[in-house]
Amino acid sequence: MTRRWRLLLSAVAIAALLWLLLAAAERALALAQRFEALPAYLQWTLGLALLAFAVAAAAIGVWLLKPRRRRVPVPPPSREAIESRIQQLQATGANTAQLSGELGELDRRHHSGRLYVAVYGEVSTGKSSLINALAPQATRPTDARAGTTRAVSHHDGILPDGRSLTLADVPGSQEVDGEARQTLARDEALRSHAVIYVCAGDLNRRQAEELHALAEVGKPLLLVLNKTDQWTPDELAALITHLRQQAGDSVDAVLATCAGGEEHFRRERADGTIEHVRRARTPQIAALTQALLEIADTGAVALEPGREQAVLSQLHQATGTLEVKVRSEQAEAIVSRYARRAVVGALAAIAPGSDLVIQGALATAMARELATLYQVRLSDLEIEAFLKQARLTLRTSTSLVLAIAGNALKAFPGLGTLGGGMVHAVAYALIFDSMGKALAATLAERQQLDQDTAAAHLRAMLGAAGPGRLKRLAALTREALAEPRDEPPPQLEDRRQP
Ligand SMILES: Nc1nc2c(ncn2[C@@H]2O[C@H](COP(=O)(O)OP(=O)(O)O)[C@@H](O)[C@H]2O)c(=O)[nH]1
Ligand SMILES: [Mg+2]
Repeated sequence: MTRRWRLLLSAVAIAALLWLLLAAAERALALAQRFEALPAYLQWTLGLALLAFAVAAAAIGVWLLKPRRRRVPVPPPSREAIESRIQQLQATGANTAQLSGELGELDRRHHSGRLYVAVYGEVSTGKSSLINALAPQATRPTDARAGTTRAVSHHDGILPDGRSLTLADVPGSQEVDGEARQTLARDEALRSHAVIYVCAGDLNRRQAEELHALAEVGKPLLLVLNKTDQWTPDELAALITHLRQQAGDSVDAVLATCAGGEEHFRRERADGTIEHVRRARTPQIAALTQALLEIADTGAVALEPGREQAVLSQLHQATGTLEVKVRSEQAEAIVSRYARRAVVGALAAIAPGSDLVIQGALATAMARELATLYQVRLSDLEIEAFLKQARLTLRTSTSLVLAIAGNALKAFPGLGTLGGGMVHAVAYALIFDSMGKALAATLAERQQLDQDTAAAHLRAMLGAAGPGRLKRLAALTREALAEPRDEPPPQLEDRRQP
């Protein structure tokens, strides 16, 4: 398009705009004149309506443009909150030794006022030698912790300025392997004020990964190149540069040390004979000591809040995991108890061959207990709705349920001889087991009784006929029948159903 055409088009566009503006102005004037001509009461009504409209539009505009308030971050878990959760778990008989141990260790380190540094690295990079050089006072591991960190040893030392230091020797992935080591290594990093990663050359892929994982923990992190005696000064300079590139900004410093090993050399004696000497190399760790002094200057006290938060977050997670496990065990116990009662009720009151009927009173009581366990409020209506659904589901899957019950009986042939009601008894065990598990799963997932979720779980559970489950149901039935029956069988509800 030429310049002239463009000018012409712009001129036309401007003229059109002007014409539009003029038209709008004329219209506004006409409206104003008509407004003037209106009687006063109409002027007021219209004026107020227009004002209300303008205010509403402005309010909507402000609401749309207002910057959204950021979500308030979840407060970090407090020590007290975690302790009380652990106590509650303990009251249920759960094994909380590891959690309490961690909390105890948190306090112990807090009160010790020492600087805790965890030393990582692959086997044979010289971790132990480095720790010996840093803490020659520690003759043997001063590890007081039992249990989880058996593989991590702690060594007490003193920094040149007199401050005390504890070094944790964390085994490399070739020394202790697998997930257990990963957990153990990460937990020790969480418990520390600072972290040292030792290598003896370029980082291979696994080392680089571990270094970056340690950086995520967020503690001051030193990368130490040990065994510097093995390189010429030029090689050493190149190596350090390369390590700095590999580590990027995940480490606070890259340092070089020589921690030990033996040196061999020949020496001429006074009588002119040659002597072969082997002796332990004098460690050269000044750069590392200096870096640790600087970290210590920040002070164990200044680093302590970060350390505590790291341990507490980890404890918060571990406690949560145990809570979920304990609750699901408790749910299972509740469900088994009701399934047993349903078996007893079935034998007492249901004729063999009759329809399967859900024993409503029992099912309601089970739903209530599960709701209390999961701390979910359930209304009678919600329970009723669930039972109604369950009855419908059961109607369409009666033959499936009876077939599964029959198979369970085959797994325990002795039960079959107890009479024709047996298939029904096992069927009731299956029904209550399925309803209970469906409810528990729904309450755990949704924190409410979502009917669709519960129905889906129930259908899945009614059809789940693995050999383990069949055996368990048959055993449960047998136990239920063997129990002395001192309470009267539960009342069955009316057969007439909606
Ligand atoms: N040449 C040399 N050898 C070292 C140095 N540091 C440690 N070593 C040797 O390397 C081997 C492994 O050391 P060690 O401290 O047990 O390593 P760890 O497996 O990481 O604990 C030992 O034989 C040490 O004597 C060093 O700076 N130079
Ligand atoms: Mg070692």
